[in-house]
Amino acid sequence: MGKQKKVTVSVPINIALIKYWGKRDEELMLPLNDSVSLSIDELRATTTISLVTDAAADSVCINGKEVDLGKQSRFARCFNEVRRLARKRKLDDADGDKTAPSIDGVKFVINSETNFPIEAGLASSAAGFAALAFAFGRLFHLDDTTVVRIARLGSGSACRSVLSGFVHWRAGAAADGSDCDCISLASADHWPELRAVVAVTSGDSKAMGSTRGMENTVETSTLLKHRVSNVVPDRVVRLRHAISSRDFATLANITMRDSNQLHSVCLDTHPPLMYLNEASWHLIGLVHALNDHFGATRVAYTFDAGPNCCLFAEVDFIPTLLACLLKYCPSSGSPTKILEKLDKSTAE
Ligand code: 2P0
Repeated sequence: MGKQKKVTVSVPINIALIKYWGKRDEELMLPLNDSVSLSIDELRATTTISLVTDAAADSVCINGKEVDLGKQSRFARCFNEVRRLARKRKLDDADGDKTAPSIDGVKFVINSETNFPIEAGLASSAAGFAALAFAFGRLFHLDDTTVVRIARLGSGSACRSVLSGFVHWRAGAAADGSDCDCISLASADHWPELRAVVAVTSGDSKAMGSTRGMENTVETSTLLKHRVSNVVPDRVVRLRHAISSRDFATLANITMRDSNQLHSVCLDTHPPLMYLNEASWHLIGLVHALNDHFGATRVAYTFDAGPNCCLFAEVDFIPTLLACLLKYCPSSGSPTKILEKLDKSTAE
């Protein structure tokens, strides 16, 4: 066995309340619009990177399955950047980072495990690449800005998982990406009553991955242009205010509308991208029926590029929400039927 140095880190997924969908630069992985997310601590990727001197090539294993690195250029993008930075550091060694490991002859052996289904629209690549970047950061003593950039090179939304709590990923406008960054808006304990419930409606892989899907949207959707210029900037301002003032109803309504607009631009893509399934629509109907029933916005849904649902509610509403999910899901009833069935005994 050759000389080894290794590090293990665990990083949560993040769920976007205002969605990223579309790039302004595919090489540098720069988004077209700002997005805002919340990290979900219980859903995590745990990643170990070993630096080994006796391996023939880099390797990545996710949930026990070997990744074909020839088909996944995003890993090479991260690896190349880490190697470039490590070599540069050795060259610039006047101030001497003697603790950083040498990169010559070293291969990366990576093992990652997630505690949730991957490729099903639960931001698995976000947690995975954030964990990868974080582990490289620990091994090579990289600063936070560099770790955020390496995570982004792997998967755009991953850069939001490098920070915890509520995170604002700012698209910036500079061609070199120098003003594209992530900032923390609030830590998770800023809003201790806020809870997320993930409803898995399918563990299947999605038919069209996010990267390809958003490329098609950028090429063909006119609604996306309207969203980027006229909708997202105002939503970000209002959402930031709702977060700082812990205004659940405003956060919930912006989140649901933004999820719906994401899926609208997906349908406006040619050919259309359909990520939601019947169970997703059933959940959407249930949430609106619940909010109508209570005469206040007590729960919100959001969907990424897949049919699985992330629900948000404050802690006092969680027992009611769980009781309703158990009673009405899965169900063959239409959302209208849910409304009729939503009797007082369940909903109180
Ligand atoms: C988001 N999604 O903001 C949005 C909402 C999915 C729907 O970011 O091409 O896997 O690697 O940058 O990050 C999923 O896109 O795509 C995503 P790439 P990524 O969370």
